[in-house]
Amino acid sequence: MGLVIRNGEVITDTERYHADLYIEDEVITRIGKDLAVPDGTEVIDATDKFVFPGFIDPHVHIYLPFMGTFAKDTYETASVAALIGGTTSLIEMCCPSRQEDALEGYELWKSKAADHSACDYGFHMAVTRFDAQTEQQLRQIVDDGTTSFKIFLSYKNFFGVDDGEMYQTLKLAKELGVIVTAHCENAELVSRLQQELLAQGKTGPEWHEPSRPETVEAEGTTRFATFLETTGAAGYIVHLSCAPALKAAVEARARGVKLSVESVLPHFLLDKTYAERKGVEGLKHVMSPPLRDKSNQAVLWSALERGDVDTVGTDHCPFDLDQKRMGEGNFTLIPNGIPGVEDRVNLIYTYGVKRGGLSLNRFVDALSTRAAKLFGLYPRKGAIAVGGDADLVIFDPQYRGVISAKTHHMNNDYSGFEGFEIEGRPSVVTVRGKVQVKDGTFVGQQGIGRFLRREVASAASGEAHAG
Ligand code: DUC
Ligand code: ZN
Ligand code: ZN
Ligand code: ZN
Repeated sequence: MGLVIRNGEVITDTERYHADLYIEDEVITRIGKDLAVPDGTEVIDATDKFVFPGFIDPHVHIYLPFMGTFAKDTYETASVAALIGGTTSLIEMCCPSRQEDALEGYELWKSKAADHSACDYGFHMAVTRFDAQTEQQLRQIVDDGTTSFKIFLSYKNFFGVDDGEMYQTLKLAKELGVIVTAHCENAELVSRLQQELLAQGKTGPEWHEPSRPETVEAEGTTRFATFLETTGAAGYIVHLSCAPALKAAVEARARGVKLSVESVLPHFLLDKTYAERKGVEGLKHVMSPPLRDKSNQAVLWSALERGDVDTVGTDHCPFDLDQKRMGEGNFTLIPNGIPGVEDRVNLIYTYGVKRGGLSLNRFVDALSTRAAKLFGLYPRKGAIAVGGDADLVIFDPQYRGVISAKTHHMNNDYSGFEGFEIEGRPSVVTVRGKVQVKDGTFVGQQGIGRFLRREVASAASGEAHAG
């Protein structure tokens, strides 16, 4: 039996209009005014609400062995939190360490999600070592529909690749037409600065940022761009956090390097003074790249408005307070990460659209459409179009609330955004036409999420950045 969503205001990356949407067999089959529908059709009234395409979080960690522990979410918890927050597709970083076999890692990550996710999901395949066997395995993984790689220029000896391996990864990516996402920080500088700070007795979380200063990120960004330019591969910088790195990316793009930029939720709203707070408060706010000087926030917001920052992800990475305390007395041992998969849409809407200068169309573009295009999901995802998946967010702009760990659904005992007001939230969320969230509550089915076999996207197969 079909589903009709009546009288909402449809907002896509380029359009804004009032219409009904009719959904059958997981896809949108009709869009129009006052649609006639069969008796018995389920009706959702979206009067005075926005109807957005399901949001895509292109950067999350769910299963993650890292810094001697494991991130806390499972697909059951993370996907429900994502859906309540309006995110209907997740792209997780599949991150076996350098010591592990890539294909075994890939199968392991897939098994953590299969039949456990309430929303759709896919992976960026981390390349943490490059040799002949890994290369063969990467070809298989791309054939399986995982059409993007991830490299880390930091986290030496664990996830990190050296310049030779980066070069080989980019050559393979160019050949296969896949896009390479990259964590850009200079590993050598980070480890030298960490050791020096510790030797000076500077051990608290407030020293995390000085151990990975903006220059270190700008160097990684510049180097990645140079390697893209040399190989002709397409790249995507993850979690770009500061003005000097942005400048390096924008300059590279201006000379024709195929490069896209993501910034993540914490860097828009939190600054390094959060990590300077006393006790466990400081530990909560340690992630990499670190929270920066507040002056960077205005830079990121305006870059997002212009499209110099293409997408907003979360880098969702939930460690709990006990885990964060592993780094009490030595900031290099604090598990890096801030959870946020539930909060991205509401916070960017509130502080970007409602209280800032971000247009509704660009909001949809940055949180859904552009990721769909870059990662081979468009127009199945990221659009509201006949024939596309009925992943829809019916968003109530009248809702008022406050973010708190007491009410969130992530498997985590703190929120990095505790006390932040939100103006608006999803009231109904569908995944391929199934109502998973109603009145802001998960009412749907666990395990219906599907693995996203993705196309090779146009960005990777030649087309330069367009916006
Ligand atoms: N940064 C984080 O904060 N967490 C996970 C990995 C990363 O690069
Ligand atoms: Zn209206
Ligand atoms: Zn990273
Ligand atoms: Zn990450």
